[in-house]
Amino acid sequence: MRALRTLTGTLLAMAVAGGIATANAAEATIEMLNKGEDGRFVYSPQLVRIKPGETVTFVATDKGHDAVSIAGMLPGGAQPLKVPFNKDGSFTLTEPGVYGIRCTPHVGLGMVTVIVVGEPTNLEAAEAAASKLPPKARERMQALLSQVS
Ligand SMILES: [Cu+2]
Repeated sequence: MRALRTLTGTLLAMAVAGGIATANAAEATIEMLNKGEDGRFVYSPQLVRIKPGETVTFVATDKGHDAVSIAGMLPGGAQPLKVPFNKDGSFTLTEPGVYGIRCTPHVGLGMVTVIVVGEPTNLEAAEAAASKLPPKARERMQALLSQVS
């Protein structure tokens, strides 16, 4: 009985700690991968939500990738993101909206990701811009944007 009570206490403590960690998450990470759960040449995750003022970090887990803002998929007033090949890059994003990102050599294979900062203020413009991407990237981006609202 005592062991059960201790376990319950531990689980409760973990749940509380987990809740606090989630609520205060000021950092999101996007890995650049040759192979992930969603296939070859992917960002993981492909959709990240943060609050204005929080930070997203791209991690060059695998080599040969970069991360660049997609034209037309950037909130007004926001600076385009750019992570050079084989480097990590951190961005503190303050402008609310949808940020579309592509990998230069692999956009044709559908290597794109979306960061949503607070409210998706520019969702319509982002959807219009997505329609101009190469077919595989367009399909994936439209699926990602359909999850944003
Ligand atoms: Cu790539």
